[in-house]
Amino acid sequence: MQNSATPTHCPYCALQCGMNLTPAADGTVEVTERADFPVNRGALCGKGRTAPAVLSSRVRLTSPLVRSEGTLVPASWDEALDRIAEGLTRTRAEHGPDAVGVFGGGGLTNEKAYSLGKFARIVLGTSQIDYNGRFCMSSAAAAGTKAFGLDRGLPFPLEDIPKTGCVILVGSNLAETMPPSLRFFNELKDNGGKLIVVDPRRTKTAEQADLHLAPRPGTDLALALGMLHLVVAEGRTDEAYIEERTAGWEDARAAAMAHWPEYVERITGVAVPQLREAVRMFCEPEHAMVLTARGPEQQSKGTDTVGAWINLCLATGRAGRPLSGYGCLTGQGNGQGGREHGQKADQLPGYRKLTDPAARRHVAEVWGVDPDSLPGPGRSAYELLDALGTDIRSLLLMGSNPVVSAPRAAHVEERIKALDFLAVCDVVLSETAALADVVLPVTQWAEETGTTTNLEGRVLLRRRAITPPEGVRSDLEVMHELAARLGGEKGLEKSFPTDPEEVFEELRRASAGGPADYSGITYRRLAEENGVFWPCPAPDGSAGAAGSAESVASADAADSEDAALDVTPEDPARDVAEDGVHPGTPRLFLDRFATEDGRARFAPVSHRAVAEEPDDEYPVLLTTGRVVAQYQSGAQTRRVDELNAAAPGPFVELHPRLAARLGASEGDPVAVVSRRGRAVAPARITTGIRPDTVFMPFHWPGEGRANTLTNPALDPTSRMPEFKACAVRLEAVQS
Ligand SMILES: Nc1nc2c(c(=O)[nH]1)N[C@H]1C(S)=C(S)[C@@H](COP(=O)(O)OP(=O)(O)OC[C@H]3O[C@@H](n4cnc5c(=O)[nH]c(N)nc54)[C@H](O)[C@@H]3O)O[C@H]1N2
Ligand SMILES: Nc1nc2c(c(=O)[nH]1)N[C@H]1C(S)=C(S)[C@@H](COP(=O)(O)OP(=O)(O)OC[C@H]3O[C@@H](n4cnc5c(=O)[nH]c(N)nc54)[C@H](O)[C@@H]3O)O[C@H]1N2
Ligand code: SF4
Ligand SMILES: [Mo]
Repeated sequence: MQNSATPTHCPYCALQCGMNLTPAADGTVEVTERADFPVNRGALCGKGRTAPAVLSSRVRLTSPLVRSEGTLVPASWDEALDRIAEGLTRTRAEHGPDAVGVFGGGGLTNEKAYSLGKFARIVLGTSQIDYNGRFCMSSAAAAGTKAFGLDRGLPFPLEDIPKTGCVILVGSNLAETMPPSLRFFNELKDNGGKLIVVDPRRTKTAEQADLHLAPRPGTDLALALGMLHLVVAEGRTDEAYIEERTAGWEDARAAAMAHWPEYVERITGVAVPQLREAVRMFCEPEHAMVLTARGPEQQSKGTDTVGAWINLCLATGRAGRPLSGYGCLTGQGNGQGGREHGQKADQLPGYRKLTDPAARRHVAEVWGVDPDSLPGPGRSAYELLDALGTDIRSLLLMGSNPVVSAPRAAHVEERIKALDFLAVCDVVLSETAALADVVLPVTQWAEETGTTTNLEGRVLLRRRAITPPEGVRSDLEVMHELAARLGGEKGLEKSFPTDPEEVFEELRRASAGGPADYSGITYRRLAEENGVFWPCPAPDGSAGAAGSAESVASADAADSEDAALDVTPEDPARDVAEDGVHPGTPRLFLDRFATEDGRARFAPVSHRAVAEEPDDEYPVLLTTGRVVAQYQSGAQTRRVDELNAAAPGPFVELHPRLAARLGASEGDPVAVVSRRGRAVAPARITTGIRPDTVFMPFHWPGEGRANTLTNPALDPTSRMPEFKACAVRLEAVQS
């Protein structure tokens, strides 16, 4: 065991805060400040600070488990792996390769996500792979790709935020979901910039805002169109920019002009003067940004909604220019990298399309297989879960806990129980792992090396800091062992190295020439430079690039803009540029967008209602989200005493008027009933929420599970479910 401090990153959210880890004499691990990482400069939220608690064998899995006469019992690794190989082989023999499903996670490192996509396609031969990122930022990814030709969460580093003039933060509660990032917004205000927050609740983040707009859930599309209408009406468009750098303005303009401010007020509940004030604050400064998070994205029209916010940026000349732009605040630890390297149903590494013949040829060559042997695109996450037990008979799950986190969760739980065979790799016995036929205990974060890509598109090195406990193996070892068992005579295990750096070297080659090009990035560079922004092509094709390394923003462009932005000389990208090595691309689109003609595309979108409007039977809208002390399905954070003390269980946030109608006082149990089911949790009464809306966090299983209620209505493009709006009624419960 090493006993000095190892610089690494937090296991949880997409900020990927830097931290130092030091093993202590008593076997625990101490987190200390790592001030050299520019995103958090040493600051951590409570989750990051307490993350080592999940390393303890008190709460984690340290032995494989197999189901025997109905219960999970400890087993040897060989027995557990053999059982998985048997289960998957039987399904394949009886029902064909597409009857085997794979479900991944945006928390997995790039190496794992890459290997999982490859494993599904070349070992299992299945098209049925998707991952929880579909539930996360997929609508923003779809809209970003349509508009800019490329999806990278933020096209600029967070450090640009304090220097812009105004930020509209749409449906992000970053004071709770990414607390150290609040610093950038405080600095923005200190510099005289303005912060506008759009959220149906007066959140901790909204309390920081100069202007808080509180629309009805699911109406952000109308709000953005109303603002664009005013931009046009008040003559605030940037005609030269529209002419030079965009396409499709006429249709988008016409659609916006149909959304009169008074009409928008009726839909959103945001008063016209507030709308005007927002437009003024956004348009007056020279630079401005719009950042979206899950509020506007997790809607059955999330892609169009994000498109409408991008339209606002394009019409005012605020994209692809220094200190201006649209960005999505990606959520999971590797939410960005996890969507680039092939665990998504329609995708190959390097953010390539599975339907693109050239991409198939390139990746098949790296993998040493026939391009025609690669399956086509499969189902999206919810559709995959919905097909369990029918078309999909066996599932391999790595890095997600859908029993708690999937929409219409009681149904998803039923589908999971209907499987012939379920194998789960996890660090803890999650609610989903508890239903498995085989559970494999895997190494985590501090015990293994790997890369993640944070919300800025900054590729980072997470380093192994401690020795894992006896009995656990890494996800990469699991894939290696399963490939050996499932590959028969083919020796496929050789295609699944267990050394993360070896996997990364292959990922570099597979991504070379693709939109998310990592070919110029090495572990050595990541260690020395504190992260590298993609695209970062290998200049001489030394990573084995097939085809052209088509860069969306040249190193030169990034460099000259850095100079314009007065980036400090210690910016690592600048040092390496002198060696002819690509410096990486902190800022995208500065001279052209990544579309074929280099122009950004307006989205000709119009407002439409939420999939389930309130009615007499279900008169209230439910929206869902997060609290600061719990992470996601809570599988990890519900095992940390300090976090449980801070956030012990679910609640229903509601307005006093609604509470009075129900006869409920603070803390009384309240039943929330939707067409999918019923959940019960204590009332938390606050004037900080709209009276027509209730809010529940989704971190808990059981009676208070918010996802029992949510509506799996999918966005037609991104296939994102409508987590942020469904119709419910409230009932008093005798306590
Ligand atoms: N503490 C904590 N931090 C996390 C996570 C966690 O689970 N816990 N998860 C990580 C992940 S994966 C993600 S994706 C991010 C998510 O980060 P955020 O997007 O900040 O989190 P949410 O709470 O889901 O949603 C943000 C806000 O959207 C608002 N909202 C609800 N409906 C609407 C709507 O219709 N329109 C608008 N404009 N707003 C609406 C909610 O009131 C909420 O305050 O957080 C990351 N960080
Ligand atoms: N109602 C509602 N539902 C939501 C949302 C919402 O806002 N509202 N948000 C959605 C969003 S944005 C997201 S991202 C999802 C997230 O929800 P989930 O996909 O359930 O995410 P986690 O709870 O992070 O689950 C990750 C699991 O993987 C395990 N794990 C961690 N690291 C590793 C590893 O390295 N290897 C393996 N094999 N396992 C590991 C963890 O212990 C945990 O059990 O929830 C979605 N669900
Ligand atoms: S903000 Fe995110 S990355 Fe930073 S310490 Fe908290 S959970 Fe970890
Ligand atoms: Mo997420």
